[in-house]
Amino acid sequence: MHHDTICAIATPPGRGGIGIVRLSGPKAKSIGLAICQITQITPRQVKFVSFYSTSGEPIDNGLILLFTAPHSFTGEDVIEFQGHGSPVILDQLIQHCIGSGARLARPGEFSERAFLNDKLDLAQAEAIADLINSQTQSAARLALRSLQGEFSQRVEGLVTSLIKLRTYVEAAIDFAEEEIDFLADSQIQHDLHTLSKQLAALQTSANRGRIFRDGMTLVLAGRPNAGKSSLLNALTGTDSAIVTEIPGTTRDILREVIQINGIPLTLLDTAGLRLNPDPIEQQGIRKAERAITDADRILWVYDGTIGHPEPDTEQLPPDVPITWVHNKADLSGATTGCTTHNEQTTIVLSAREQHGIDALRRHLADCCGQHQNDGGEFMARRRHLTAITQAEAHLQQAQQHQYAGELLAEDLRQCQLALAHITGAFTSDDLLGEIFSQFCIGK
Ligand SMILES: Nc1nc2c(ncn2[C@@H]2O[C@H](COP(=O)(O)OP(=O)(O)OP(=O)(O)O)[C@@H](O)[C@H]2O)c(=O)[nH]1
Ligand SMILES: [Mg+2]
Repeated sequence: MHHDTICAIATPPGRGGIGIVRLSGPKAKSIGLAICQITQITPRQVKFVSFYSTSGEPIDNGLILLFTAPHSFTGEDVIEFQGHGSPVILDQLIQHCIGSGARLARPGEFSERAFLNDKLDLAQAEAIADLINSQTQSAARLALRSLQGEFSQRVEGLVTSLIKLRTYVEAAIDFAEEEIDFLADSQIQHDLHTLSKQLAALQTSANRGRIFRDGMTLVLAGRPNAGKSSLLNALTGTDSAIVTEIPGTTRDILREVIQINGIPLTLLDTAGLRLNPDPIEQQGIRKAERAITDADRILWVYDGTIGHPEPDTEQLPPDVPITWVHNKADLSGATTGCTTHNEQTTIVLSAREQHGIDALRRHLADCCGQHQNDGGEFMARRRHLTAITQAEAHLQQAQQHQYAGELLAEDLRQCQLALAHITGAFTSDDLLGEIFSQFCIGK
């Protein structure tokens, strides 16, 4: 519990019908009573009152509400004043709160207190900010699911299974004579396999959630003259990229953002990849290679009239998914549309004639998980995915150490620790500071 009392205007800056000031902490109730010049208040009941300034002048009429600890958002005593939405009135209320011993809250400090007082876990607290910041209905729906604990429950489920398995393995270590029998038990193998499948499913859902929040970065890559810049223009509906018949036209990276079903997609047009470029082009190619490494997906554009020139394998990172784009279908005569073979998707289109672009848009919506509805969706952040990837790496090691009790126990412990970072069971103060500083004041 904190010893100081914080206050903030919780409604957005500017004038409005109603303005809200919030107080949280041990002095919240006494400050609330003093500002309204009343002697008592019933928790959770709205009371119509007058608000007074520090010098005892009436400021406004409005409502006061008390939530007593621990039954409040922050877990502390919380007072809410609802007055008229004038910055002058709300400022005077804040001045009176500060004059009576409260201090101005930092951004996100109410939510931080809720987290520190175990009213919500870290993933849920982050979901509040995501809900407030969501730009589309889908994003708001997913953020709400995270706030309601859908993501945290999936993580907690995995942590519970891990604890059960750790108990079993550690018991085996304690009964050293029987350790080998214990560890050779097919139950461990079975549990490790189940856990790794559940973790992979969590990663898929979290990645989809992350895309809803942050969107995706797509890199248009390929040989010079394949039609990358033409495709960028076709997707954005502008002529922002220079298109010429001279190979090596694009040098610097060009960035454009489009929206597909409310998800922001950042498109990067890059220099064509080829051997022996001139020095300027060479710099462009280096930039292109860096962009490719950081991308969520590569659109590998090739000129369909000259077959299917594969990229040199060393040019493309193995872990970035690729969509093959057969361009210039108007010349090659291929039928436009989307085909998937051996999990490799090819889109046949004509960037210049704008044929087949809708098929590409539908495919990109699919890549964002827009057409999958497994009911298990929630909002997630990159830091959650990093934690899941770390947990996966430890679990993979655990599978290799299946018969080495001590090593196996340590791998499982590390795996649990990585997952605990998501819900904030183990979190550094720096990380908390970074997360909550991105919140609004008053939340
Ligand atoms: N017929 C036809 N020509 C196309 C198509 N797409 C691009 N082109 C032509 O191909 C040439 C190269 O197009 P760009 O879009 O500049 O190709 P790029 O891949 O960006 O090339 P670099 O920037 O040099 O790497 C231009 O003359 C375009 O008009 C298409 O779908 N059909
Ligand atoms: Mg270009």
